[in-house]
Amino acid sequence: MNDDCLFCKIIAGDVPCDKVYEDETTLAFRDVHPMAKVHVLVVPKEHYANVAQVAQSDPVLAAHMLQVAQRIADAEYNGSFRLVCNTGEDAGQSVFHAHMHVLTGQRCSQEVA
Ligand code: D5M
Repeated sequence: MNDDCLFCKIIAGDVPCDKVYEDETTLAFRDVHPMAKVHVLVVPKEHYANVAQVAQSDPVLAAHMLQVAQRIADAEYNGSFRLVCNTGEDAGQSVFHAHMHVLTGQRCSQEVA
């Protein structure tokens, strides 16, 4: 838990979210600024600055996040989805707790996150 981290506060239940999935190691909730019909963020409960750090420190967790993304796309649409992982400020990352943007629903491939 990082006291200054928004997503750590969401995971702790101190900030509300529109939760779509939770298990022992991950939480998934709807993005407040949706860029597609379905726009869900998959985050690890443990604090990492970005997904590359998850992959380096805990590759099983990184793979699990991808499995959760698939599960969300299956539940919310037809199983197809676009995955965006902004990694670093210059790439557009604004929240420095690892997260995957799962975008799905009609025409999601033409939109950006
Ligand atoms: O994406 C960070 C994303 O986090 C961005 O699309 C907005 C979203 N966001 C910010 N605050 C919240 C809350 N409170 N709930 C849900 N979603 C939120 P990045 O890749 O870092 O630019």
